Amino acid sequence: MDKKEVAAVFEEIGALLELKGDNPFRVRAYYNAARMVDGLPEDLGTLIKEERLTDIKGIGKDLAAKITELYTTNKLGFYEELRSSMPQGLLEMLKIPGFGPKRAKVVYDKLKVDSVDKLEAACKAGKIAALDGFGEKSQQKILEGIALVRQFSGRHLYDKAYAAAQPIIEALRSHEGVIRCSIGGSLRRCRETIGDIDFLVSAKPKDAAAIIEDFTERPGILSVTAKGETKASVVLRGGIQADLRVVTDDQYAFALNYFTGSKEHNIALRARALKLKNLSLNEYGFSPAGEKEKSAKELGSSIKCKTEEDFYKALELDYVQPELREDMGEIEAAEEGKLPKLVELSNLRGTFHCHSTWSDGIESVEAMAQAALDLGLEYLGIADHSKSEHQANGLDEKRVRLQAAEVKKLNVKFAKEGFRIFFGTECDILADGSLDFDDKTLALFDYVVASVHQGFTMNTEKMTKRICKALAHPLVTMLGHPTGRLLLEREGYAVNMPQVIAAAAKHNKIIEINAHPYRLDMDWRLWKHAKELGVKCAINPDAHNIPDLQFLGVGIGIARKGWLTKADVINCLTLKGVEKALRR
Ligand code: DGT
Ligand code: CA
Ligand code: CA
Ligand code: ZN
Repeated sequence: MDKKEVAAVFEEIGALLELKGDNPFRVRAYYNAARMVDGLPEDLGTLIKEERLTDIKGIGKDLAAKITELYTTNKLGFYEELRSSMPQGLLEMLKIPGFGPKRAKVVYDKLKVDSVDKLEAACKAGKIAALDGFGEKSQQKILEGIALVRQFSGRHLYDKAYAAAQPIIEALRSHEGVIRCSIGGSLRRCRETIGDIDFLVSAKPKDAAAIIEDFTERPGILSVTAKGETKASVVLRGGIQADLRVVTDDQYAFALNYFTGSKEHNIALRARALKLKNLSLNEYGFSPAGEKEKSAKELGSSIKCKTEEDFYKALELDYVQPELREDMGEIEAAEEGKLPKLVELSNLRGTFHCHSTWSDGIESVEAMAQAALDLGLEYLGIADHSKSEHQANGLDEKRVRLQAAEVKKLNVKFAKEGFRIFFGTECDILADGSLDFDDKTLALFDYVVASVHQGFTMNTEKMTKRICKALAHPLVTMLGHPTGRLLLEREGYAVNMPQVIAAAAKHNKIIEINAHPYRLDMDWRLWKHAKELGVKCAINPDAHNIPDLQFLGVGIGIARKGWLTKADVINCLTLKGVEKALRR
């Protein structure tokens, strides 16, 4: 089990205890443990081995023992007993957005509702609205939430799928029968959510069986759903499904292209092969049109391609990066030699939107900055919450000044390393589009990230006006998570993004790609247009702890999906370049 999985179990324990009506302090201790473990900058195994778990804030002997048990045995007796003492359906109910343990407890105690289906029925019968503290509106919200859960079930956040895929692709790579292997599908294309993980391997036919065998017998596999001579499907811990295909090395380039998709991109390529070469195309190769589908599999491809580069060349196209394969103009651009040179992780020199213990982060400004420096970055922007964010411990004007002094002092030290902390704020955009600080306070910051955190329910017109007004403010630098969506959890608020993008272009404001895997907002589909209008992008991890800085990698994937180049992303500027860009 890794620390994310351990954290998820502790989070669930917190919820289960809350459902049981346990002591709130005990409940909070588990939630806190989950947050601390999730944000550990160190390897959990090392901490356990060196018996240093109790050094973590809020983790005593008892919690340390539980973490150790879970990490070392993959099991936790306490958790399993707790789980089996509760109706399974109650836990399912907690997946409904905005429906936490407190509300679940009420409907369970009052109405004996212990499953999503029963909850839905109770809503439809008007029984939930009649409960104390609920009402018509929350009943409606719950019904919408149930619909969302059903719609999203079976999909996973990018980072979860990525993490699950890494040990498997490493194992495949080191398998002696494997000639080449790759991840394919939506994960290779860096989609924001992943249905299942696709693995592709090339091998001699005699080795296929052993490869399939190893794949299906890996530790951490919950069940094997299909197993044949050249393919298998499994369910991984965490409920993610994974497919493996084994092909010969001659077929590899074609199969890799096919199983990377997208389906729409494949269909467009197939049409091109037919039109341009009178060839049909499938996962095994090209074959003369009109022949049976099987012929490429049996006779070999009529044009040999060792790599995907060869394959695109055969279709008279420049190589198309996997992130672009969505049939959104990439084939036309590849034909005309107009594909962009996409931004890469190594181009990033810093980032802007991170939190510290001054608001709701778990590390000090200094620790965050040191971690960024250790990653090889030249600058880090700290943008803690503004005063309206009480829940997130937002800063008032007085604390802003104290934080400014701290940053100034730290910068004396970091300057010796050629590193700088930029002093920013994630300032709330209030309901009327004004900002949470007055101009005098805003002027204290090196830059201002303006974000909507409250009042999500206004109509599109109002919300668009609200955000555009904030973008017109001369002291705003960039727009944070423009739609407020939480992937697989809640849709963004209603907002006219083309208008917001136009306003950003007009007022020369940056738009963020919030790289937190829950957000990935602004959506990749909108960037090509934004870039054409000259809007610059900031890739921001919205980090609340040190490991979160790694989200920059996910953000790069999204930027690449949005056709962005080094020139479009301001974090590719050097420290000097950013200092100049932020001067105002
Ligand atoms: P996902 O898993 O829903 O996140 O999305 P993908 O793109 O990974 O889809 P998946 O796993 O069903 O299939 C992997 C790739 O295989 C897909 O991107 C394209 C290819 N593929 C699957 N089914 C079809 C099909 O019916 N026609 C074509 N042309 N390609 C397909
Ligand atoms: Ca897939
Ligand atoms: Ca699949
Ligand atoms: Zn925010």
